[in-house]
Amino acid sequence: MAATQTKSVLFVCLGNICRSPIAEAVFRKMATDAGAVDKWVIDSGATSDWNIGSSPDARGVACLRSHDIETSHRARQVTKDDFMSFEYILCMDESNLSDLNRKAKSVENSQAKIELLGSYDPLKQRIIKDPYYGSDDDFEKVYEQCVRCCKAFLEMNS
Ligand code: WE7
Repeated sequence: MAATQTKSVLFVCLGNICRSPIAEAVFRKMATDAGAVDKWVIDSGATSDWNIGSSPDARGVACLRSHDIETSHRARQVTKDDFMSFEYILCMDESNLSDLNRKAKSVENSQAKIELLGSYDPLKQRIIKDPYYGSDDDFEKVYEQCVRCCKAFLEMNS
């Protein structure tokens, strides 16, 4: 078997129950379909400790299921180790970005590239908005943004 270089991406939002589990599941499905999933460590996490251990939001699970995508993720908080072990930490909005950049400063050897997932959007919608107080349509919009961005991100890393 040919040696493969492992790549890694951690998707992050506020609570790790709405946006980042969708991004994680979408990216895993795309990498699987592309035959590249074995090259990747893929995970998601929260900036806050509010929902640790929780399942993804039922509206997000329903949205994913309508697109034939499964998730068994449980919410976890981003740790200091994540900044050393992940090559990419991709987040959803400016608030996530400032929380992550602040946390990265407290890590001796932060290696991760901390970016907005939306920076990969060919349609240039930089922010993936929190659908927590939103509707099913808002979850669908998050899904579509994740599809566009994950596709571009995967292609860039292929
Ligand atoms: C959210 C949320 C989201 C908001 N997932 N929560 Cl009550 C609360 C307080 C601190 C952290 C978290 Cl995670 C939560 C529960 C879980 N996507 N979005 N809260 C939210 C949205 C808009 C204005 C204020 C909040 C707290």
